[in-house]
Amino acid sequence: MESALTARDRVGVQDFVLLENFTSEAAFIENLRRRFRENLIYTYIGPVLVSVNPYRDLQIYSRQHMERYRGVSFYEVPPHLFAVADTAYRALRTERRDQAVMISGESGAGKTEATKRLLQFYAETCPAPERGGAVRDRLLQSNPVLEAFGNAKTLRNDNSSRFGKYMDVQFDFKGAPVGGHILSYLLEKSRVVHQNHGERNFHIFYQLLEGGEEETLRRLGLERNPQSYLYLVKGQCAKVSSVNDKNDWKVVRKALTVIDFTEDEVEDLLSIVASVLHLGNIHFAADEESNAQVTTENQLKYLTRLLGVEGSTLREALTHRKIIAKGEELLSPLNLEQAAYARDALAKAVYSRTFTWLVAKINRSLASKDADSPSWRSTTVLGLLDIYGFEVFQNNSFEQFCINYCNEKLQQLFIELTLKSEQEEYEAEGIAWEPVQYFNNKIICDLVEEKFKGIISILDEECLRPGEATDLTFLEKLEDTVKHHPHFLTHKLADQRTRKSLGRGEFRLLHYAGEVTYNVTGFLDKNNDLLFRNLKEAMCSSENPIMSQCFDRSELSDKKRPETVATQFKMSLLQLVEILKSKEPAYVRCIKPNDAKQPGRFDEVLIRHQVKYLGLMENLRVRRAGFAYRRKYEAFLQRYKSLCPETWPIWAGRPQDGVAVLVRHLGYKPEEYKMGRTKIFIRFPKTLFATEDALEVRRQSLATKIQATWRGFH
Ligand code: AD9
Ligand code: MG
Repeated sequence: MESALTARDRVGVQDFVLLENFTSEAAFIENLRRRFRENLIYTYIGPVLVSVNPYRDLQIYSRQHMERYRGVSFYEVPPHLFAVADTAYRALRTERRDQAVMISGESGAGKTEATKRLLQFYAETCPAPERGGAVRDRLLQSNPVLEAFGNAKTLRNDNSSRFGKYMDVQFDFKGAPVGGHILSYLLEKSRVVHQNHGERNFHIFYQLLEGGEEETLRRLGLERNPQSYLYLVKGQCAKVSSVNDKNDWKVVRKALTVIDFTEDEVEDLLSIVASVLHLGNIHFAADEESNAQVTTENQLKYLTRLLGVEGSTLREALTHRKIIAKGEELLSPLNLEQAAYARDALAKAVYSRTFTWLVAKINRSLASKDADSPSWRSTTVLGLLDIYGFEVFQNNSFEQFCINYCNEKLQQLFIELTLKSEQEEYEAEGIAWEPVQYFNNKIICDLVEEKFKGIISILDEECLRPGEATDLTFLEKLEDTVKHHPHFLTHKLADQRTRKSLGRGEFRLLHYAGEVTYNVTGFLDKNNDLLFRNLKEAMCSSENPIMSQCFDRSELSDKKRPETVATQFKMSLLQLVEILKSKEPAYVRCIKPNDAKQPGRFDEVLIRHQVKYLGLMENLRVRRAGFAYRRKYEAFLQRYKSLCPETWPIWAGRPQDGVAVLVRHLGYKPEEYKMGRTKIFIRFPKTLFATEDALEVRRQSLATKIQATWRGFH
């Protein structure tokens, strides 16, 4: 049998706090590497779970695995996502406190997979509610639908979330899941009309074309071949080897039924998906006066039918702009470029509003049917946060700016909360807190979101000067306002050394996760997100029931300027932070092992980078501030009591006194540990290892004795 010591050498420690050299990044990475080699993808930093994407099915999420982690103490079993799941669930049950599991990491690190496993854990292990048992299926089935409409293949991830998701699962007083609610954040709608090379549009388009029944496609006027659709060919990558669109279609189709879609609603929904494809194939030609005319009558015909909008209305809306001057309506014809712009804006609006509608529809299906019963009032919720990860591409635009800002905010929350909870624990245990140095990224959050001086404010200001402002004037204003900020750089502000790598239309932010250079092209437009009035009017007249819910007439009479995209996003993030702060947090920090999406490859440079920006070393330093290990007296005594004749087999007194007797017997020196109110704190890992090794020796000698006795019988 392997000794505890050699096992540690081989598979590393399961909690980074037990690393002898805890300030060494090399030791940290080495520990991750050893564990990864052994397919041990999970490791703790105290209560925080670090997870490395294995890119292979490790068979570690079965029902047996779930059972193994139920009701057992966090540290008594190997680290696992289910341990986090179960700990949060038990805290929710026993302390009746709302929980939030925050899952972070860069694109492709495994956040969405983790979220799905967590949901599965709750759906399978929690008791069934007395009424409305279907909610468990709905919780699970909402996922494939949202992924079909909100995920896409990117260069980073074949199933990349292109929207942020926060999902509450509601539990009744017996701990049964009775409802759920989803908040979604900023869908990357530019993808509907454009994809970078090697990327795809949202999965649903390919699923429908591959898997849709002949009859359905005929009704929708669609051909099977994705190459026929301009909105699907930009990335030149219709097929993805890791994605089975045909199967996924079946899953989605079934899931729609589970989440309460009627056949009519499915039809209406697919009509919209198809109409986006038809819109993409609308062509224009210029007449003698350079005004755009629709030349693709067939597409227009299908659009008319599928969206339930008059053909002439649609034609006019795609080629004209309505201006209201001095109370009079004027129609101004569009040129080719403007018409293409209007068409794309319509496609994006139709798709993204449908996505919003879809989330609302799912929420109705997840809403607890018992909202008025007394048990409803005593529900507790467990939130799961799965948001698009930090991303850097060759060309980064407004979308990356928003996504990375969001990650910045969540990192800030993480720093604030972990530090706070450590300090609070020391205080509660009556042990002096030793301050730790750490990098606080608040400075970058402020740079983005501060009133008047922040990037979003300046962008909004430029958006208020239509006709005068351009993306470049925005950049200039930015340069003037934040020129001395240590985390901000442009070509003009850079010195000789860095200037080369910065283009004239770019600005660079030094994020907590690294440098990202953003190209300002399209910032104003994407932030304004305007849809011409007559396009809105056309859609308000739609007879497709989903569309008519998405485009409301009240919007037409609303004189107030709608909030810009960035400001809306900022406000929704502030709200999210408040939600998360009101709950007890748990953290899963996901790491991506290589860029090739392959199993078994541990790319050290890439991993070191993530360890750095996820702040894991700092997290560890904070956790180790003074003490490597802490455990409740009861748990500590239970585990080690056999090592001391006075505490074995039973200690009748207070656990704390038992531990005091035990550690004296083990020869702990006073400087090696401290006794808190409810826990023992041990300063160095080696003290704990010596105790662990003693336990192992005792177990082995006991096993030898039993074997000898056993042999004596024969
Ligand atoms: V993004 O920010 O949405 O682009 P995620 O969500 O962090 O990203 P995702 O969970 O989608 O990444 O994981 C990417 C791929 O890695 C999955 O499609 C799986 O093929 C693979 N993966 C992730 N986690 C696991 C795992 N625990 N076991 C096996 C995994 N494979
Ligand atoms: Mg994801």
